[in-house]
Amino acid sequence: MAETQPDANGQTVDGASEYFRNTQRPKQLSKHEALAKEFIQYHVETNPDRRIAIVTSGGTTVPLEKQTVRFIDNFSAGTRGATSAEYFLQADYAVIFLHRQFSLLPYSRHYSHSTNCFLDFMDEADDGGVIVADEFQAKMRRVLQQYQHAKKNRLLLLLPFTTVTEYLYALRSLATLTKPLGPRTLFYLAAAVSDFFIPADRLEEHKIQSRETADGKGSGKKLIIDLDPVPKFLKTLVQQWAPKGSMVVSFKLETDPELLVSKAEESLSRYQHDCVIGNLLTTRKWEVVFITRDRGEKWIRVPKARRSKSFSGVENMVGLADHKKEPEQIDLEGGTVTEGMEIETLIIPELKRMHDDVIARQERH
Ligand code: 9Z3
Repeated sequence: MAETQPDANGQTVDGASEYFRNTQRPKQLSKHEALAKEFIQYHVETNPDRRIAIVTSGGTTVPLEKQTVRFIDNFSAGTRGATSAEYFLQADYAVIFLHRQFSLLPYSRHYSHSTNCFLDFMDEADDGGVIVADEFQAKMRRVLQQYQHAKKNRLLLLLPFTTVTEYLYALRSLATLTKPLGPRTLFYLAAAVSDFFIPADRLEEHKIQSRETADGKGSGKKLIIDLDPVPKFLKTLVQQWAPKGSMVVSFKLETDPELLVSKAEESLSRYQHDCVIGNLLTTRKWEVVFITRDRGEKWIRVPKARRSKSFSGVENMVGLADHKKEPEQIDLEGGTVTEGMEIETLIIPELKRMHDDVIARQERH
């Protein structure tokens, strides 16, 4: 949807405000707000220099019924968000992890879901107990130490959402609650947020029937879904919700290499935030492009030899969206606990440097 649209009197109405006016406040929001408030307050009081990254992760659902049986979803497993959260923690940020319920979580992601089933890492011990198999000991110990450090120091807050409405309400609340941190807040918007939804006044109460019912609803053959555009909340986040001087990083996902850079540039100039990270569906674990006002277009790539083979991407598409053909090959060693190098190990330090500049600029003012 356009950010603003004319109402019946021809007046412009902010799309996001309109959305919240017409959409019921999620039940769990107050509980999540209380947890976030306590988390933020703890960090403000215990360490005045602490930075907090609000990392969003996973896909949002769009329910087709109020008593939801069916919904529209998307592909995101939350790998980018969960992995990035770990590297933010490593970079000394506290992290509020706003994630799709049951998507990947920092640390446990190494041992969850079907691709990394925790049972595959275990063995029966001779004494009748259960142990971690020898070959996985070193890595699991490292992951466990990092996890326990985050837990002990209250550095990670996990907040789940399911629907696009729950996501938008939570993001608005978090942005408002981080006000006391000012520029030390960093928004890292990696969640794959639906662009379309069904407004509450057009949503069926009960399960949509697959064959003709007494009231004539349910055609028997086709289900035609009429979706409205979700308001462009990024503009409202930047202009109204987020603390003054905070840093906002959004992601732009495309499938067509011809469009990626121009779409990411368009997003930055439209919303005037700090950085858009562009990625292609098929190469997203091996390359991303940073679009910023001062530094223009900057590609970050995992060196060929260190690209994870477990990702079913399309390797010969690497470089196709880069029209300047000036590949930035950063060859770093170490820093990863999974097979191959995780690109987030390059993304997060780069953002931290940018955040240093943002904070320094604010302090000079
Ligand atoms: C991304 O582009 C993320 O990097 C991915 C991560 C969703 C591709 P996975 O969960 O995937 O690791 O499998 N996120 C943002 C996508 C998005 O919805 N962006 C909006 C847009 O493109 C702007 S906020 O319009």
